[in-house]
This record gives sequence, C-alpha cells and structure tokens, in this order.
Amino acid sequence: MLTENRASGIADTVPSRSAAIVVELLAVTAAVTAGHLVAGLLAPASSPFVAVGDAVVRLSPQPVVEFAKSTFGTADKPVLLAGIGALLVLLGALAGLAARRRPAVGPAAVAVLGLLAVAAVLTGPVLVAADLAAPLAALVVGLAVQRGLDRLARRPAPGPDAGGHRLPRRTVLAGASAAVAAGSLAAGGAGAVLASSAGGVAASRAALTARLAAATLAESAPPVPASAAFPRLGTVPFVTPNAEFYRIDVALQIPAVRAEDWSLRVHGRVGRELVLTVDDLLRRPLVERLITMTCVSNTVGGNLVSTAVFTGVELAPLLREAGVDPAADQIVSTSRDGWTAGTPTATVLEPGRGALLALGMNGEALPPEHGFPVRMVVPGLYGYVSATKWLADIELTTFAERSVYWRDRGWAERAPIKTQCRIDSPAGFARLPAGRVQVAGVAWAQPVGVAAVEVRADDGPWVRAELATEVSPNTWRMWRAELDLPAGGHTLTARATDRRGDVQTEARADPIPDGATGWPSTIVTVV
Ligand SMILES: Nc1nc2c(c(=O)[nH]1)N[C@H]1C(S)=C(S)[C@@H](COP(=O)(O)O)O[C@H]1N2
Ligand SMILES: [Mo]
Repeated sequence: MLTENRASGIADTVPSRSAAIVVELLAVTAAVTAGHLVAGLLAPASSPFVAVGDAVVRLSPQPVVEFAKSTFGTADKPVLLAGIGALLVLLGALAGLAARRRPAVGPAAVAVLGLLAVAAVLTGPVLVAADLAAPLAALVVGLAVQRGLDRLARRPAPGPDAGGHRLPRRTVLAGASAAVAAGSLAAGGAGAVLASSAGGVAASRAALTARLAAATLAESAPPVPASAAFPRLGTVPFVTPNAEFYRIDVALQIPAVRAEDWSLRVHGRVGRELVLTVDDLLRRPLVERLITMTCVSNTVGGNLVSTAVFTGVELAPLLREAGVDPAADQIVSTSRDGWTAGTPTATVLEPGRGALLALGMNGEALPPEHGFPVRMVVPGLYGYVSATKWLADIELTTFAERSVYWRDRGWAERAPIKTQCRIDSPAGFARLPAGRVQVAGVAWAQPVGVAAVEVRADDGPWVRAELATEVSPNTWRMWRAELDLPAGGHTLTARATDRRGDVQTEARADPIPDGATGWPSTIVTVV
C-alpha cells in the first residue's frame, strides 16, 4: 500500500502489520539488551529491566507485595521480571501497530520506555553517575534501531536505481532484523554473564578473603565446643554453613560492588562526615563475633534464623568519631540497591552491644547474597531494622524525620528480637517407638541469652531441658530432653526463659508488625 509523503513527494510504504510489530519489538529488545550489557559492565542493578522491576517492588502497595509473596513464594522475583517482559512485548506490539500510519508513535514509544528506565534509576535512593549509563544507552540504541528498521520498512517499493538492481525491501528488512536480533541476543547474554561475574566481584571477594585471613584480630570469636550442639539428636549445627544461612532481601539482582570500589558515607546529624573505604576498615581493630541473626518474618517453628562468625569492625566507636548529635535517635542505613533500615542509635552505642560493620562470614569475605563487601549486623535486633547488606550509606537522623523500607509497609519502627525456641527433633508427625522419646531443638534470646527451656507432652508437667554449653548470649542455645510417652498421639510443646527471667509468651502473634510469638509444638504418634 502506498501513501504520499507530501513534504518530500516520495511515496512511503505503510509497513505490513507483522513488519510494524517486528520493527517496534526489535527496537525495544535492542534497547533492553544494550542497557543490560552496559549495566553488566558498570553497575548490574542499573539494567533497565532490573531497575524497573526494583521500582515496581518499591512502589507496590503492601497488599500487592504480600499477595505476590504468598502466591509465588521465592519465585516472586522471576515472576515479576517475566511479567514486565510480557508487558513490554504487548506495549511494543501495540505501538508498532499504531505506528503504521502515525510514524511518530514508533520512536515515541521507545522514548517513553527509555525514560521510564531512566526514572526508575533516578528514583532509586542510591544514585551514582554510572547508574545512568545503562538506561541512557538503552534509550539511544532503542531509538537508533527503531529509526533504522522503520526506514527500511517504509522504503518505497523497489524500482531500478542508478546501480541497476536493488534487493527486495522485505529481504533487506529481514536481514537487518535478523542482525538486530542476533546483536541483541549477544548483548543480553554478555550483560547477564558480566552481571553474574559482576565486573570482577569474584576476584575481589577472593582477595578480601585472603586479606581477612592474613589480618591480625583484635578479638577472636569464642570457641564453639562440641557440647554447644546436639547434632546427633537432630539439632541444626551450631554454626550455620554460609550456603545454608537463611537469606532474605528484596534485591532483584544482587548489587555488585568490588571491595576496591566500595565506600561508605557516614553523615547527617554528625559533627564531621566520614567517608570510609574497605582499606580504612581493615586499618581499624578487626573483631570476630558469633551472632545468631533472626528475621522478623520467622514464624513460630520456622527456620529464618542462623548463626555465623562475623568478622568486622565495631560500629559504635566509628559513630563516636563522627560525633553523633544526641538528638539523632535513628541510624538509617541504605543498601547499594536503595533498601533502607532504621536502627535505634542508643542500641548501637550501648556498651557491650557489639554492633558490627561486617566484612567476613565464617572465614570468608561475605558471600555476594549476604552483602559483599560490607553489611551491618546488630546483635539482638531483627534483620530488617539492623542488618543492611551491600551497605552504601549511614545517616544519623531521627525516627520522626525519616521512615524506611519496611516501616513504610506496616512493620514496626523498632524491633528487638523476641525470645523464641524451636523443636528440631522429632519431626512433625513422626511415628516413634513407645518408651523414652528424645526431644531436641534450639532457643534464642539475643542479646541476653537463654536461661532455661522446658518441654511438655500434651497438658503434662513441664520438664526442664538440658541446655548445651552457652557460647554467647548473642547466639542461640541448643537443648535436649527426654520424655516418657505412652502409645497414642501427643503434642510436644516447648518454651524458653531468657536470662532476665522472662518466660516466652504463649500468646500467638503473627510476624507482622514486630515478630511472631507463641510456643512451638510438634505432633507425634507413639506406636
Ligand atoms: N540490602 C538489603 N539488606 C537487607 C535486606 C534487604 O532486603 N536488602 N533484608 C534484611 C532482612 S529482613 C534480614 S532478616 C536480613 C537477612 O540477612 P541474610 O539474607 O544475610 O540472612 O538482611 C536484612 N538486610
Ligand atoms: Mo527479615
């Protein structure tokens, strides 16, 4: 079909529907993959795709986030990215169709999507100049591809030219499209590879592991005696191997920062701002701490609780050097991907609390998924108010002045860990031989420590459990007990008492807003 291009007098072709869709989809694909490649080279989280996904997560109302979590579980991130991909295809196809007779729609759609990616990166709370490179590259490449392919698609039908022969328009368009598709595939693949090897993060991590191993410690972690756990009775090991340490975060893509490129700004209500590099941290006294971390989302009996030896520097003296304004009751820590946590300043400055900027975990530099190169760890506080991974920024402020990620979504402003315990063995619905039944598990009450655990069968008397050797009040404590059980079904229940003498409450509460409560119980059958 031909239309008259009145300005030039040249007859342009209205592209077929399929050609129009292909042109627009390839422009969008080239944009996304070019952005992914540049992001892989510079800053993986700035990939337009990932940045828009992060922004969607950031801006989603809490019920939507909860729905996604409960419907898709840990697949919520891939599902979100797939959804964004599907939406892009749909929008691209519609824009392509609309652009057949209104050519300006084609580049406009690419520009709008590109600017959306720029906006997603700009509104991420932590922004460095390099973050803009990927969405801008996406915008430029997308527009260039759109223009090039669109021109081919609209080229007037072939006629003899000065050179004699011209390739048929469809052949040229198909060739160019294939080239763009192949280029996009290569760029996207290379971007993904670069993001996963993350610009030398693996090498940087290995080097930091070696430096930590060679460093002189100002304080070593207490030894963990064999008597600290009852693995033969079915308790988890005392120190959780890194690969088994629970993981909770909202990062769609693990932020990749080399230790050499990392720095932390300490600012806000302080006497003097500090900017610290990993070298600066390694020049300070290095301490090792055994700490049991706990997630506020852990349900009674759940396993979002793990223990590791963290190596790092004390946070309290560092803040004192910066000179904390006494009015600054909140420390807001921000991750490289923009996630934020608010920690009570008084807790971190408490004598003996032992809050850390951690660089090492169980004898290695922090694993990427646990915050490489530097995270915060504060014994006794749930992770969401203290344990910022991929730490980028610390601002001294007030609870009145600033809210943070999970507080914005209905979780409590302050969240000390609640005394809790778990029955690890026997497993739920186990069938056991009649007679003496071994019961074992863990209890935690950071930072005061566990004083007692009791177990009972059904409504029987509480039986005092034997406690494993205490390693630190900041870690969990294993326990075991023996119960004589007659044949039949039984409910085993446990409860812990902390070193303040407070008995764990029986009252059931949901994790939201400040941590679950209630006694764990396990149903077994004795045969
Ligand atoms: N950057 C960042 N840090 C974060 C989070 C997050 O979503 N992003 N989640 C927090 C929560 S809720 C918990 S419980 C701990 C979990 O740390 P882990 O994954 O190393 O176990 O990290 C905290 N630090
Ligand atoms: Mo958490």
